[in-house]
Formats: sequence, structure tokens, C-alpha cells
Amino acid sequence: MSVVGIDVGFQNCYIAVARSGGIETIANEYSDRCTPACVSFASKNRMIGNAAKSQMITNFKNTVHGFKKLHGRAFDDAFVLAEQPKLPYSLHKLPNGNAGIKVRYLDADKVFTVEQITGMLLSKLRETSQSALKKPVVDCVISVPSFFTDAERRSVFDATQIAGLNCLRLINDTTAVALAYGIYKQDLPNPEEKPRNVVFVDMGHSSFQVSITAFNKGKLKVLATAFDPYLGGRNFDEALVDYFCEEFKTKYKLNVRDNPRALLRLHQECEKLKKLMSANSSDLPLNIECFMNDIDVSGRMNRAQFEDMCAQYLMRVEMPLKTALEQSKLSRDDVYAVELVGGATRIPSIKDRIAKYFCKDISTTLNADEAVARGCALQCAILSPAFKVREFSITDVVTFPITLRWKTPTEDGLGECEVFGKNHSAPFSKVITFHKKEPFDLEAFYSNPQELPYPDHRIGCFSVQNVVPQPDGDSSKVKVKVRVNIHGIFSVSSASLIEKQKGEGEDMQIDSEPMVQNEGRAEEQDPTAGGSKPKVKVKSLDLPIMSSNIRQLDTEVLANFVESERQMISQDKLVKEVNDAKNAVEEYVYERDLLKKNVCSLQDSNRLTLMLEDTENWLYEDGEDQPKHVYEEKLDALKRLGQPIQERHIEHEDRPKAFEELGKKL
Ligand code: ATP
Ligand code: K
Ligand code: MG
Repeated sequence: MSVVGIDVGFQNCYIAVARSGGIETIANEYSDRCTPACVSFASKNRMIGNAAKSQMITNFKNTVHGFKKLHGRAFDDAFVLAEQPKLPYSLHKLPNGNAGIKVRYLDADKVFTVEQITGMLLSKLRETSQSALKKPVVDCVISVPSFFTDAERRSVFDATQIAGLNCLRLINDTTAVALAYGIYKQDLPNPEEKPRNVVFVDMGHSSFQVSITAFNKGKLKVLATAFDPYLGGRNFDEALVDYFCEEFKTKYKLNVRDNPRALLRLHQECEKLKKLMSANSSDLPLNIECFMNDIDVSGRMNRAQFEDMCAQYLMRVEMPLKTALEQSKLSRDDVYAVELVGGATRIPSIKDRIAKYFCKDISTTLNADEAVARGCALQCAILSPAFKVREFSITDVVTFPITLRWKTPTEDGLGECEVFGKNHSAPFSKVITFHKKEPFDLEAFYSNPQELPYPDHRIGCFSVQNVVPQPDGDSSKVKVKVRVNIHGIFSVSSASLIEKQKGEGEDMQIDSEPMVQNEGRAEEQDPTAGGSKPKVKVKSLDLPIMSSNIRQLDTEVLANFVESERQMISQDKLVKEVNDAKNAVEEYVYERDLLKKNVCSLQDSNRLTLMLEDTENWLYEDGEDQPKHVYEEKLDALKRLGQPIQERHIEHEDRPKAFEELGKKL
């Protein structure tokens, strides 16, 4: 069984695998460790990753990128509406209200869900890891931003299903980084000693995340997380794009925003310029040939100017640092190190601000691009029975507090209880006891809508069914287990009705839930009945729970997506095989040089030349687009004529050599 970790970035994806020698990141077929989060659609097939990125400008309407934050979002979500004008492809409202992605594929209009698009990307990453490992890949761990809410996490999880992956954990980006940092450290404090506190800062293309984590030998505990979900490298690119759009308007009278291709090119050039400015503070040029209307454009920028222009974004760096520190209840002096990862932390002014805030030199002991993927692979190794790694326990936090609400016969008619407070350990299960005579609904939602980077604070509704009164007409005790699971997803995972035993009083024992591995110790709360004293053993009856989550894909729909992804994979494979067969004919046609050698009769030579010329012409005409077997037959025919000539040629080449050998021996 393979052990794989995948960092699914807004812009860049990385794969790390566990091998006997340790964790390593792997390269794709372009020898690139980074695979762009990009999917492109064409009339016969899809292209994913690097091949898709190269279509970004030529086939902009059907080349999908920048979709990570559409997960779990409605089409008319304010964030989605704000994104839409920036996307070169169209969004479409799906029947369930979610945002879908509209493209032209197989010569038809198609709308894909974002789960499907990420599923495609994951299929590609899966294939890349399979060819590196030379064995099937199913188990994996995948990273998500720590601020992803329930709906977003469920949506990413569905994408892993579509790709045929078995996702052992959706792990928070900064927690993966913490694991990559800590697991190899030999000098961590002993468990009873004061922990080593490390700040992890990740600024990628679309977001900014901070975590403060406490390390002891064999364990890490996240103390706090904070973020600016809307601050990332792309804001800096956009600032440059805005600037040059204005400049080109006055300088060249060009309306760049009206031309999607030009705008995309400008984006790419601005990103390059931004990266150059990280290494260079002098004046730098931006030149684009044949930009629009056959005009070459050029401009200049330096770091000081850039920082000025981006002041509004740079200002936002401090807040999440402050929030994380406050929530961790640590002082700056308690911080052992500040580790930076993510591409955008290479911007000098961002680095400086972070260093200044913590009054500390920043460390970059981690690989800024690969740390998340490596942490994912390590987590996968820990969770996989197939791999032995050193014991390391990981305790994450509940990012947003969660409340349950239910109807009561009391005056205000509602009962409410915050089941997980902010920064509560996660994963975690709790048992809550209710007194009910009939089935009831539990509504789960995030307690503080105003702090949520998501427009809907509901999580879902969980109906506890088959509840009946006790034979004497009294309410039954119903124990409900709620949890934040290993993916950071909330659920009411089970419920049971406690049968009253003869002669027994109101109070009864509530068993402590068995500890689920990696899930923390179960706790019990009794919001409706107050404390209860242990007394006698009880009989319990499992109750079914019907759950409905917001923006959840139907099981049937998901099953269809799984099947249709399989079909698209085989379609792509078929197209690839046809192309390979065609390329083989092409290669043969261009291997003419053996004809030049005087090794065959004039007649043979003429026949072959003619046939090769015919085939070359055919390739540009009727042979442009043929099924695989046609190319294979063509190649066979060519070989039937060419092979004997080639063999004679080889013989001819070898003959003098054989003489030489013979000469040496004599
Ligand atoms: P996210 O974490 O938001 O999902 P991601 O993981 O795809 O996104 P990264 O790969 O960490 O993002 O970082 C990509 C960003 O880093 C891009 O905006 C890129 O331009 C920027 N970047 C990379 N190198 C540099 C550099 N040398 N200077 C400035 N910015 C850089
Ligand atoms: K990344
Ligand atoms: Mg990232």
C-alpha cells in the first residue's frame, strides 16, 4: 500500500510519498515537482496540470484555474460573485444552487461541479504518484486551509472520492507544516517539560494562515490558528495588473480589461515581475511583445514603488499574527521560532513585518514549497497500517466554535448549547444527554457568524429518530454523540435510547465513551438535565439519525461523478494512445536517412521513398484524425517494406566492424 500526501494549493500542488528512505516529494512527467492547479478542456480530451497551464491563454474560456475557494459555495455567494469577473471561464448556477463551472468539452457545453474539477486534478496527481511509485495509490492525506468550514471540507472530501482516493485525513495546512517540522526533531522538550512553541506562517497564492504549535517529544499540540482568508500572492499580482492596465491605457490607449487573453498575459508577466522584485530592489522592466493590436508594451517598476502600491495588503499581515499570539495566551518571549512557508512569504516586506512583529529573526528551515505536502505524507504514514513511523501524536484545534440547538417544551421553546468552543482539541467526541418522549432535531451551526469566512453559519440538521417515552410515560434518556472528526467535519455520529431498569431512579450511569484512536478522550455533558451520578448498568438501544448538511452533494450524484470521472480518464487514455500511435508513424516517416545509405536496390529505395512521402501527405490530410488501429496498420505496412532495408543497413554497418574485430584477432 502506498503512502501519499498531497498539498492542493490554489495555484500549486505538490505530492510527497513515504518510501523506506523517508519522505520525498515527487516530480511529474515534466520533471516538475509542482503541478499547477489547472484543468483544460478540449474537443477530444482534458489536459490537467502543466499541459493545462500551457492552454491558459490560447483556450482561456475552457481552462479552469483559481477554483479552490469555490468549494462548498453557492452560486450567489458574495465571495463567488466577487470572484466571477476575475475568472476567464464562466460560472453557472447548478440546480442545487451551488456554483458550477461551464466549459466546452467533447464539442458540447458541459457544467462541472467544483468537486468534479478538483476530482480531475486529484486524478492527475494520483496518476503522477502511481507512476513514481510504480504501484496503485489509494490512501492519501490532503491539505485544506485551517479556515475551511464544514461545507468546504465536505466538498473537498467528495472530490477525493471522485478521484477514487481514500482520504485518511483532511489536514490543516499549518498543522501539516508543524508535523513536517517536529517529527524529525531530536531535541524537543520531554513531555513533562515546558513545550517548545513555534509559530508557522503560510502565505500562498490566495490566503494567509498562521498557527502557534507547542511541541514536546513525540507530540504536537496546536494552540491557536488565525488567518486572513483573502490575503495572498494574487493580491500583489492584481495590484501590479491594475497599475499596468492604467499605464497602458494612457501610454498606448489600450483597454487591457476588454481583452481576456491580453489580461491573462499581463497577469503572468506581473507575477514574474513580482518574483523578480523579491530578489532585486532596483528598477526592473516589464516587456510584452505583440501585446494587443500588434503593439509591444513596456513598463518599469521597483520594489519601493511596489511596496507603496501594496501598502493596503502589507498592512493586513500583522492582524492574524496578533490574533494567533493572543489566542495562544503566550507572550513573544515564549516563542522559540517563527517558521515561514508558502510562496508569498518570499516577499521581503512580508518577511520583515513578520520578523518585526515577533521581534525575532525568522527561520526558513522548512522547504517553503514542499513542507505542506511532506507533512501530509507523514500524517498518511502515521495513519496507514502499511507503514511504520515513530509515534507522534497530533492535536489540532476546532477553528470555529460550534453550537447545537433544539426545540424544548419550555417558555422560549429553544435549547442551546455550545458543544465545541474556540480552540477546543480536535478531533474530539462528546456525549450529550437529552430527555425526550419523541424524535427530535438537532441543528448545528457555527456560534459566531461574524468571525466566519463563509456566508452561512449553519452546518446541518440531525434528526434523532425512533425516540419513544418510557413504558411509564416518562421521558427517555437519549445519549447523543457529537464529534469533530479527523477531517475537521462536524457530525452527530450516533444516538442511543437508555432503557429505564425496574426500580431505578432518575439518575443513571452514563458510560464514558470508549476512546477512539486519535480522537481525544470523550467527555460528557448534560445540558438539559445537569449532572448525573453513576448508579447502575443500563440497557441501550441504538437510534437512527437522519442528517442533512448544507450544500451537500447527494450520494447518487456523487456516485455518478465517480463513474463519469472513470469514463473521462479512459477517454483521455484512449486519446493519448491514438496520439502515441500517430506519433510513431510520424517518427518513422522522418527516419528517412536510412534511404540515403546505399544499401538497397534502387527499386526498393524508390518504393519506400514513395510510400513515406504518401504517408507524410496522408498525415496532414485524411490521416490527421484516425482511430488508433489505422495508425498501427500504417506503421506495420511501412515496416514491412522498411524493415528488410533497415536490417540490411545494420548488417552493412556491422560488416566493417566485424572485419576490424577479425583484423585485431589475426
Ligand atoms: P494557497 O496556499 O493559497 O492555496 P498555493 O499553495 O498554491 O496557494 P504557494 O504555492 O504557496 O500557493 O505560493 C504561490 C504564490 O507565491 C504565488 O502568488 C506566487 O507568485 C508567490 N511567489 C512564489 N515565489 C515568490 C517570490 N520569489 N516572490 C514573491 N512571490 C512569490
Ligand atoms: K502549494
Ligand atoms: Mg498553500
